[in-house]
Amino acid sequence: MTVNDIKNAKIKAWVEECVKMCEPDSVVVCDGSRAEYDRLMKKCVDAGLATPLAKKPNSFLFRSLPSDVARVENRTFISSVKEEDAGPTNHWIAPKELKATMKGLYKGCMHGRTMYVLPFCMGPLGSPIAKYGVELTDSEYVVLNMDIMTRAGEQTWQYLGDDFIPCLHSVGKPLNNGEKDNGIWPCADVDHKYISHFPEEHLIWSYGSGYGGNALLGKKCFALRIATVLAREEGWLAEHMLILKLTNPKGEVKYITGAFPSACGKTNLAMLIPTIPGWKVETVGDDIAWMKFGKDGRLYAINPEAGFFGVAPGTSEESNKNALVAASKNTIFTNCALTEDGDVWWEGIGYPAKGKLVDWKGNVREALPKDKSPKGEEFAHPNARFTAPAKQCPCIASDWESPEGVPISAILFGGRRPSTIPLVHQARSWAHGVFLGSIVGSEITAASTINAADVGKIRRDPFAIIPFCGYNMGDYFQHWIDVGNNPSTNADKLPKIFYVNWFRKDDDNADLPGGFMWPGYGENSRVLAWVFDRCDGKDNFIDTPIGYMPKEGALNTDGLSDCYKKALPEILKVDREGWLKEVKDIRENHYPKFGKHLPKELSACLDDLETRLSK
Ligand code: GTP
Ligand code: SPV
Ligand code: MN
Repeated sequence: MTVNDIKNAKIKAWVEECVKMCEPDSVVVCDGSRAEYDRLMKKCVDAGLATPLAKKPNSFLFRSLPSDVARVENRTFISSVKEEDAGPTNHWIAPKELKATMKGLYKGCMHGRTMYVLPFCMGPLGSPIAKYGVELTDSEYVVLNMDIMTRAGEQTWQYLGDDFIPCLHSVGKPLNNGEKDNGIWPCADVDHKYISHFPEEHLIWSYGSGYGGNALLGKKCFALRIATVLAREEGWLAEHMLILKLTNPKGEVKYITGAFPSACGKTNLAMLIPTIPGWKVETVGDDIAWMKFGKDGRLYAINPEAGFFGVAPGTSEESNKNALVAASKNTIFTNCALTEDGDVWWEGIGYPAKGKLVDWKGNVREALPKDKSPKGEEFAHPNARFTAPAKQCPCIASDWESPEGVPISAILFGGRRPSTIPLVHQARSWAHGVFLGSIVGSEITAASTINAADVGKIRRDPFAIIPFCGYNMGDYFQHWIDVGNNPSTNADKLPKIFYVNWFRKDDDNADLPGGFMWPGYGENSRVLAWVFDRCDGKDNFIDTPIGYMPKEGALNTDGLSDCYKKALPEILKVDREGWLKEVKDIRENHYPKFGKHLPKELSACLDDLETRLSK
């Protein structure tokens, strides 16, 4: 099929306009077939950009440039007409100015390259919650990843209407005068990268990066930044959340979503293997949830994606076996190390590498005797990723593609907080839950910055969506309050809300691996079980100044290692002093940012928390 065969006149006109601006050598309308995938991958291998992996069927390794290893938040723009609508937490440039700048960059930017026209669907095809887009890109890597991450190609045309989301992408590296990539990842300088969203037009323009969320535009740009705007307009929720299916020993099922910032454990929680007998976790999604009210007044969630773009480092047989199996074939690896026998390796894979490794920068180095590397000298970049089809995950839920979604009983918020925040506490009400979401803080990780010096600093990341909200975060808080007041629902039907923290630290205790006071991973099932029972209204809690917490003996600790049993009282108590500091910081530094956009319900919760802590 060619551009001329595109039946939708609006899509065709937009493609033609972009072709005129970007001046690619050729244009290919993608069909999403296996043959096309193989052809594009071969092109990458021939150009020296991809390495086939002898040890994993139909799997390939890509290495990016050090300037293009993660999302670039300071180059990400919400270009609403009014600056106030982008709000205090987004970068804003007026649409006129940004478009003029970007048109200058787009002019002729695809010289020497092919423009791919990739129609795609976010969500199960035909689902009433699904949405459709078309990505134009000059990157084969992007097409290949989008093939795994979305339902793409031929199959989507019948659903594509005039309300499609146009997503324009270029790596920003024209090949003039017969120039070639010669094995070097194409992208533009940091100052020329623009990840831009025009919320009023529901339009995405991305330039200069080929990596992850900057370039696979169905993911963060569409399914979160533009979708948050659509969700507010249409009365639903687009969230940076995993979705899991939890079955208890009696065979009863509940679905739980969880919002943790980038590289804070969503993929791991979504695929965990419970350590407590009789419980089962299955995966519906690992990064994004779209939730809408069903006729029964409950919130139903779909996973808009079809694959996992997962953090590789730290993924081992022990921590996340299911992810390893999902990524054992038909997988794209990015910025992992390459072993002599043609496999990938990364820090935290669970065993030391042997012989020589090619590190993520392409340097050949002798492997270390340990499965660990000094900071800054990692063989795999800390934000190295695998792109794997979701259907290959051994614990994928049978209903993960249910068109109407799965009914949500609980929502978890969390982040990396070495102190203060306990292992788990529950909100007293929906508004209190919105308050908990609004105060989430976390250490910065390598997924959210290309500046290694920032990693580990704590920042507020309400709802884990600070980098992904397409409008004013104060209005976003209000939207959450409004969802709770939606006339089609009531308090009984709304999910219960919890705040969890797997990342409390005690660096002085040599018994604790990595200094973590909680073992995390499969052991998090102990907390999930408590949450499950809370949803059934079980008398397993105590009321504390910060909310409901497990009462003595309510958290299953059978078989938990002694060092964690010893640490448990500390991570299950209310640290009054720490919380009062938290209140002060929210009052003085966090909430004032939102000015008149901050819902009064949240200030009321803050006052209430302070009163309860001071009693
Ligand atoms: P994004 O894909 O960036 O949105 O990340 P994510 O939230 O899905 O994070 P992921 O599950 O990939 O985990 C990121 C890192 O955190 C990995 O290195 C994990 O090994 C580590 N991690 C995940 N869960 C836990 C946990 O319960 N405890 C500890 N200590 N580390 C964890
Ligand atoms: C994240 O950073 O939250 C990710 C990876 O899930 S990326 O797609 O690059 O945004
Ligand atoms: Mn994410």
